[in-house]
Order: sequence, then C-alpha cells, then structure tokens
Amino acid sequence: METHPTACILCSENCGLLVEVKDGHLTKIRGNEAHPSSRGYLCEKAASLDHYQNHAERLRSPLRRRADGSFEEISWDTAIEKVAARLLSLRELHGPHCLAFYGGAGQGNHLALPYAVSFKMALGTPYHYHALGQEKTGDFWLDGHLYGSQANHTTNDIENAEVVVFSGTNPWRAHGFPRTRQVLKEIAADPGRTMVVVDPRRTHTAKMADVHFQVRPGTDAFLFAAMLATLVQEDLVDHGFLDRRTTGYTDVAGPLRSVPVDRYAEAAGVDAQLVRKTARRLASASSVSVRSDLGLQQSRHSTLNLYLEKLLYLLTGHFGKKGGMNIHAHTIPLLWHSDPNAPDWEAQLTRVNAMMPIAGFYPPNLVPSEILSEKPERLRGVFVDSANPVVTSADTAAQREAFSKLELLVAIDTSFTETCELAHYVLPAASQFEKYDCTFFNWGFPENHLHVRHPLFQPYADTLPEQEIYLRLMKAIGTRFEEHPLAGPIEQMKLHPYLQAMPEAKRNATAPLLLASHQFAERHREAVLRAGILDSGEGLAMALYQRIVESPSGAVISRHEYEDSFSFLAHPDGRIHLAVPLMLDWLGELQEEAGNEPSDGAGFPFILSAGERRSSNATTNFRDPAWRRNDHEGNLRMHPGDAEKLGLAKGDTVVVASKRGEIEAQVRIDDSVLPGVVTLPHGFGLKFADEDGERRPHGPLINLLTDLEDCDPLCKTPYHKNTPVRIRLA
Ligand SMILES: Nc1nc2c(c(=O)[nH]1)N[C@H]1C(S)=C(S)[C@@H](COP(=O)(O)OP(=O)(O)OC[C@H]3O[C@@H](n4cnc5c(=O)[nH]c(N)nc54)[C@H](O)[C@@H]3O)O[C@H]1N2
Ligand SMILES: Nc1nc2c(c(=O)[nH]1)N[C@H]1C(S)=C(S)[C@@H](COP(=O)(O)OP(=O)(O)OC[C@H]3O[C@@H](n4cnc5c(=O)[nH]c(N)nc54)[C@H](O)[C@@H]3O)O[C@H]1N2
Ligand code: SF4
Ligand SMILES: [Mo]
Repeated sequence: METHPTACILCSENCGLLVEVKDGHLTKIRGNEAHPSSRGYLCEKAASLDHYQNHAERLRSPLRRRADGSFEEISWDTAIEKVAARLLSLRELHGPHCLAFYGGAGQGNHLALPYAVSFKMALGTPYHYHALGQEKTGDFWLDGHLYGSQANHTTNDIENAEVVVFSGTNPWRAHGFPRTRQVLKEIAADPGRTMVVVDPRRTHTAKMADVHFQVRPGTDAFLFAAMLATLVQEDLVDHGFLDRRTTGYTDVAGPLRSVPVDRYAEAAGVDAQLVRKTARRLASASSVSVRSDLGLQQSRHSTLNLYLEKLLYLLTGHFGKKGGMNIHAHTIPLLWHSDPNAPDWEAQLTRVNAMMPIAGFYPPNLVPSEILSEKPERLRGVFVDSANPVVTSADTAAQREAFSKLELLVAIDTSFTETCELAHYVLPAASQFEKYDCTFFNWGFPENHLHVRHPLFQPYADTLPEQEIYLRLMKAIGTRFEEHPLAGPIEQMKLHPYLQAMPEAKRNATAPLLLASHQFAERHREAVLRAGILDSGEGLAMALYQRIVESPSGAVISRHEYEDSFSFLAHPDGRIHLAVPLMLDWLGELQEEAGNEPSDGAGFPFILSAGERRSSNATTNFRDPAWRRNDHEGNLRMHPGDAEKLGLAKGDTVVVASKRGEIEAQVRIDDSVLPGVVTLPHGFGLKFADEDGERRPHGPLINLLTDLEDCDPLCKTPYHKNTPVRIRLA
C-alpha cells in the first residue's frame, strides 16, 4: 500500500497527513512529521476525512433546476453557456452591481481563489461576501487603523509566550495555532508560564488555565476595559515602547483613567482583585500573546472587544518580539486593504445598505436586505462557491426567502447543499483530495510555510477543479485576458517552459503561485533567502515557486526577523496608531451600560451561545451524520440548576425559541455552563438522505434562531453567541 502526503482540510491549521488510499478511499490516516508546522500533530477529526471524500450526496454532474423544483443533469457545455448568458443579461439590464460573489474559500481550498476573484472582477462587481464577514472583519478593520492596512493581520506566538490570554476561544476543541493541544499541555505544565482564559463556559481549555474569568456572556468589553484601566491607573504601561513605536497613547489613556475597575469587574461577573492581578502579570511578563475568536467576535460589542484586546498587548509593549504579537507576511494576499480614500470607494459600497467592504469582504448579514429591497439596484444574481449561506449565515428563514427570490443563483460545491437546493444551476467541484490545493491561512511568523497538496484521486464522476470552471466561465462571458489585471498575468505565467512541461491541471492550479512568488520574493527577498531558498539561475521567484510546488509535505518559504513586524507597519510615520476615535467613543458608552442589569429580553430568559465547536463538528464539511462518533444529536448544554427549575432531565427533548424561530434539541445537563446560559453546536441541521431515501435535517439548525439585526453596528458581524431564547419541554 502506498503512503501519500496530504493535509487535513477541516480547520485552518491544515495539519500535514500521511494517508493510505485504496479504491477511492482514504484508508489509513496519520500525522506527517515532515510537515513544517504540524510536525506530525493531528486531532481526532482527521480520522473521519473519508466521510468528506466519499458520501452519498456528492455532486456528480452539473444540474439545472426545473420549474417544479426538481433537478436535471446537464452537460458542462450547456451549464457554462447558460450561466454565462444569464449573468451577461442581468448585467446588461441592471449593471454589474446587481451581481455578487459569495464564499470561494473554506479552510483548505484557497488555490482557486485567484481565478474566482478574477471571475468576479471580469463580471465587474465589487461584491465578495464571505464567512470572514461574520467573524474576522472587525479584527481586519482595526488592523487598518492600528497598523495602517487591513491586510496587516497579526499572528500570536502561543508556543513561545510566557503569558497567553485566550478570550472567546476554546483552542482545545477549535485549534487555531500549530500543534494546539501539545502546546496547551506544555504551558499548563510550566509553573513559569501563565494561561488566562476568558470564557463564560468552563471549557477544556479553561480547565487547564491558571486564571479563568468566567464572564457573563457579552461582557468582555467591561473586563478588558477594567484590565486596561488598571494598566493606566497604576502606570504599568510600557512607556519606552509607546514612545518609540506608537502615537495616540494620551487619547487612549484619557477615557481609561476614569474607568471604575470594581464596577466594571462586577458588570462582567468577575473578581476585581483578580482583574488587577492579571493586568499586573501582563505588564511584568517578558512576553504575552493574546488569541481571541468567535466568543469575542460574535458577541456583544464585537469590534470594541477586539480593540480592547489588542490594546492589552500594545500598551504593555508585547508586539514585534518573540512570544508576542507580530504582523506576518502573506504568500498570496487573501486580505486586501479596503481604502475609504480610494477613488472608486462610493462604487464599492453596497447599493441598499451603503455597507463598506473590509479587507475586501462584505458581511453575510446584509445579503437578505440587499436582495429583498424594493430598490432597482438590489442584488439579483449571486454566485456561491464553497459556502452554504442558507445554513451558516444568521437567520436561516430570511436567507432562504432572499435566496429563493434571486433571478439567478449558481452554487459550486462538492455536495448537494441547502443552498444548492435553491440554485438555478449547480456546478460540481472536484474534492480537495482530487486537485492541487492549499490553504492561504499560512499565517505563521517568523517562519512562513506553504503546503500545496497534490491530488490523491482523479476528479469524481463529471466534476471539475474550480480553476477549470472559472476559466470556462471567463471565456464564456468574453473576458479579455490580455487586459485583465489578475487573470492576464496568471495566463502569462503559464507560458514559462517549466509550467508548459506540466500537466494542464497542475499548470492551471499553480500558475497563480508563480505570480505570487514573484511578488513575495521581491518584497521579502531576505526572508526567502534565510529559508534556504537560493536563486537557481532562473531567479529567486522561480526557485521559490519550485520549492512550493515540488514539496508535497510542505516547505518553509520565508524566515522573518522580529523587527520586520515594524517594517510592515503601513502608516506613513511607521508607527502604530493607538487611538481609534469610533472605538474610544464606544468605550465611553460603556459607563452608562455598566449599571444596567441585563434584562430577560422580553421573555427570553436564556442566553444561547449558538455555534460551539465540538469534536462532533467541522464547519459544514461533513454531510453524512455517520461521521460522528459522539454527540449525534448535537446536544443543548444546560446548567443543572436550570434543568431542575424547568423540570428537565438528561435526554429530554426541548423546544428552543427565539424571537426569530424555534428548533428542537436534546438536553445535556452540564455544570460547565453558567446558570442562564445554554449552548448548541455549529454545523448541525444539514440534510442527508435517510435509509428511506428522504433528505432530512440532522440535529439543530441553529441559525433558525439567530437574528440579522443582532449584530455589530459597524462591521455587521452577528452576535451568534448571544442569542436570547426561552426553553420548554417539547
Ligand atoms: N471542531 C471544530 N473545530 C473548528 C471548527 C469546527 O466547526 N469544529 N470551525 C473552525 C472555525 S471556522 C472557526 S472560526 C474556529 C472558531 O473557534 P472558537 O471561536 O474557539 O470556537 P467556538 O466554540 O465557536 O467559540 C469559542 C468560545 O467562545 C465562548 N463564548 C461564548 N460567548 C462568549 C462571550 O460572550 N465572551 C467570551 N469571552 N467567550 C464567549 C464559548 O463558550 C466558546 O467556548 O474554529 C475552527 N475549528
Ligand atoms: N450560529 C452560528 N453560525 C455560524 C457560526 C457559529 O459559530 N454560529 N460560525 C460561522 C463561521 S466562523 C464560519 S467560518 C461559517 C462557515 O460556513 P460557510 O462559509 O458556509 O462554509 P463551510 O461550512 O466551511 O462549508 C462550505 C461548503 O464547502 C463545501 N466544500 C468542501 N470542499 C469543497 C471544495 O473543494 N470546493 C467547493 N466548491 N466546495 C467545497 C462543503 O461541501 C460545504 O458545503 O459558519 C458561520 N456560521
Ligand atoms: S481538524 Fe484541524 S487540528 Fe485537527 S487534524 Fe484537521 S487540520 Fe489538524
Ligand atoms: Mo470560521
């Protein structure tokens, strides 16, 4: 049996794997020690990958929806011709702003993105909606203000930090940095290092922590403000760093001086002395890394939470050093700086809500209103790739209504999804083990690596890699490649003899990497040389490209120095701009909020954290529920005290109702949650055919409960983790 290197595509880590394959199946799966970042590590979910590769609802051929809602198989030629014609006629009638692109990248399939983006550009629409617009755009927006570019994303160096702060994230389950569980264990076992966890639930990570702030949901801003206030009021900030590297400290310190630490600690439901002690620990540590995720992003004060969290490491000077926070390089730009001073800024705003893009992305929360509007400039055609917005965006009922009103919906996927059900055309993609692919979430620092996976199998049935689909579509809509600013240069790359000698699929897939290698080698020449990549006579870019493409277990492609974090700063003065006026205003507003007891939300006495990461979910990449080894029903966690009050026992079926809808779930009694708080997992409620052939949803479809309106006022990131609900026995 042959062993092949590949990678797990279930989360952003994309751990390197060695797999055995037989008759189209992944039979044996283990960690690949030669992989530069995971170094042999993997988690239990990778063992289930064959359920992604093989299941009964994989798409086999292009489909067209008939008037009665059923689907017929059509040929690729027909599909491309019809889709192109519909796109062109919509554009002709209503202009390019009536079209939008949605998705285009999951956790491990980013290599076709340059083609997807080229296609979007060829259509002439600025609109790229993406799941990142319901989680990380607040973070990117802040990077734009602090570091001068929304693409100046920071990486945490958890592995080397003396103190780590995890807020609103449960890395034991969700991962998010290399060899997560191993690193967590190392930190927990080292008495010289401190792990701080901020989470309303006593998660597995929280159990390992030295300090667990079990905040009331949605009150992190109070906790962070209290910590920052301690730093300012006790003058524990790093003045040397602030003077040399930043501007705006006085503007930030002003409002923090008047923050009442005790009152804010109380508002967050945590001990004020522990808040002060922890702030002092951050100030005295040699290095601090912070890591936050959905618990901050998808909760109340979303963008403000992230701002305050960033100030924690900036005021204490834990930036641009080992164990601290650093700005990393991008091999291929996944994030762009959406610049309000751009001459075409007005044209980039959405027609109905005048929403801005952030780092190039628009928020899924606005899709329904952009479609359902009466305005003639509303969205009429949406092209979805690698996403299932009808399930994963807030307010499934509103999403369904909007998507079903579209004049054209096209979905590219590997599986027949809920979004496909509503599509006029469904285009079947080869799986991530059937094509050259990679993740662009290779956001390491100081080392940057890239792992291009080589195909393990032929494309299934009549499926195609996305590169091929987009090339055909671009040709069909009459794209003039020579004039296209992205597709043109990609086509140029293919003319190189090294690529000419390759099979076409490999050439198509990897040509964007040669273009990227030119840009990367020019910008980060020294860092590339430090990684041991030497000019092979054909230039450093070609040597870099070859290293990337011919390293089936992945390769280190650059080695930066900590000082580079400062050279990446994009403000003309080369400094970090600490004061973000909108955020400081928002911080001021907390004063008034602090005294208010959280109301029970008009008869919704529980806060549902909608979308927990568990071992039973991996975004929506698995459709066949048989992959789950436990938690088949996607249980509702509930505190024993609450269960007693409601007279509920383990396994009882309850109705969970919000102002938007109701779903059923089974109770799991669990004292890791606070009284008044319940949780449900992400990624359940997907339809899959039962033995009788009928497609039924499996588990709770949580976004039937979430509301489009409950979101960040600025970035429109949904408050999924803060959904008011009531609960009754079914
Ligand atoms: N197993 C598994 N792993 C995954 C995924 C998956 O589907 N399954 N998905 C991947 C993706 S796409 C992402 S974005 C990441 C997300 O990774 P995480 O954000 O770490 O995962 P979650 O469990 O959604 O949320 C994290 C924590 O936020 C807490 N929380 C809820 N409300 C609040 C609050 O108000 N304040 C604070 N401080 N915390 C709160 C929850 O209790 C939870 O423990 O995971 C990735 N990894
Ligand atoms: N209430 C609530 N909602 C949430 C969350 C939450 O915590 N709570 N989490 C949010 C987060 S963080 C995220 S990232 C989103 C994720 O939600 P989405 O962005 O919708 O995407 P994914 O779940 O990653 O899966 C997308 C689709 O990609 C398909 N796919 C897999 N491989 C390929 C391929 O090679 N090519 C193509 N074309 N398709 C492929 C899969 O079949 C699947 O249908 O959900 C969000 N929704
Ligand atoms: S799910 Fe994430 S952490 Fe687990 S093996 Fe896959 S890539 Fe690695
Ligand atoms: Mo995500």
